[in-house]
Amino acid sequence: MRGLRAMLWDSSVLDPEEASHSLYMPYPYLSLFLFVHDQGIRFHGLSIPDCQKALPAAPGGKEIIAESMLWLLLTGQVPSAEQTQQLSRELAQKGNLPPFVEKLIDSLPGTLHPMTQLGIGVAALNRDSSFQAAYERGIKKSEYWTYTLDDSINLVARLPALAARIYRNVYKPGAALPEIDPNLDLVGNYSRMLGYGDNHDLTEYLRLYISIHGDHEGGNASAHTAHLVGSTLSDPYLSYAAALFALAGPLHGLANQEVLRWQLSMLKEVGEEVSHDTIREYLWETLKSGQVVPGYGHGVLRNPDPRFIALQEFCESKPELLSSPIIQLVKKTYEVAPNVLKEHGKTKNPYPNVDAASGCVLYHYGLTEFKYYTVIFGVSRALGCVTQLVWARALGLPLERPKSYSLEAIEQLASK
Ligand code: AMX
Repeated sequence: MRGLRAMLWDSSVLDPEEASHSLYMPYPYLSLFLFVHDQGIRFHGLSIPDCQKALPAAPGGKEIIAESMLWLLLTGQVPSAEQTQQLSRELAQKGNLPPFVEKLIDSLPGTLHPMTQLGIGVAALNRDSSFQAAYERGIKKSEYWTYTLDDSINLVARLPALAARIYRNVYKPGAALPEIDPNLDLVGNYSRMLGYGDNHDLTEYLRLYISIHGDHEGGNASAHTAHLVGSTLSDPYLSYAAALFALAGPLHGLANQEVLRWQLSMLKEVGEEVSHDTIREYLWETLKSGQVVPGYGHGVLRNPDPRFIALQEFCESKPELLSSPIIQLVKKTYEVAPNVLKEHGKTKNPYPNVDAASGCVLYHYGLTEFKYYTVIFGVSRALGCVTQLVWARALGLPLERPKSYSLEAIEQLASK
């Protein structure tokens, strides 16, 4: 269904070709770094660098924060610093989990994948859905959106406490979980609850990561799932829980976990002083064994993902990141992989997507539990999904129900 125009999704738009004006360079791999990369994804018309200039950061920080991105996605307007801080305070006030959800999460086995736990926790939050309660009372269709907004804000507010609890239970059992600090932004609190509050650089990286992963048009699997399930008038908790299980697939959000697993086994096999030729051989080994190269390719984009470029730029701004072996390896892989994938000849986009870079920075900073990485993506993707649930209810969008065909009918169509 690629290219099929079938959905309304107002908050962001992808353009497959927009970022295609690379500068001429004698060495093709170097030109990748000089793409006019400020395009390809726009949030209400703003590219990632536009957002980095216009959207308020956290006090003491430089990177975009989730609150300012959420405000932009929901309203189409750039918030002031005061409005952003007001939203931070509201989210902190609403951020605690109901005790039964804490108990539920604590009862899950540590061997259950963190994404499965996140989906279970988000679905359970629907006990307190104001949309569901209002629907049962009997409300007019024109009022649906207000209750959907209420649930959406509560969901975004509670995700850090839920995600941090899962991290603590699976990887640091017995460790204390700090209380939510009412004076911190959403991701500042998340980082603190994960145990990295003192690491300013990692907290800033998480702010950038969570803001730019927040929305990615409507047709990607997680956003589309939220929209489809929401169209049945399931509340935002149930709709987003469903979206999380789409995000948990290795061709979608789980790719960031897979990238790291793949890069680490490359590091183990070839060592830190690796040449371009050795990486080329490793890439061919992966392809010849019938696997995809994780972190490369995209359903829509046909150039390097602007989110990948933004994360690479974050690395370039910090010399200690550039000397990290895993970050070096990701960069070197990027210098080789597009040509190998072009020669392989299958993928329509031989360039990196966001997952090619996102995990290695977390790994460098000590957040090495890569099965957890998609949970961080899951904290982020809510921003876009709930925004569109609110607008779908405000605009009275209908139940989604495309037509399907039987195999026989398809054969008949093909024979005409
Ligand atoms: N390595 C090897 N082969 C690849 C490839 C890759 N990275 N990307 C695509 N291909 C292959 C496909 O498997 C397909 O082969 P087939 O004809 O034998 O089935 C062929 O190239 C054509 O695929 P496409 O039209 O270019 O891609 P798509 O729209 O069907 O799928 C995507 C897009 C992202 C699932 C795919 O590129 C992929 O599997 N990439 C690796 C996994 C990954 O990084 N996923 C994360 C995407 C971003 C995200 O959602 N977080």
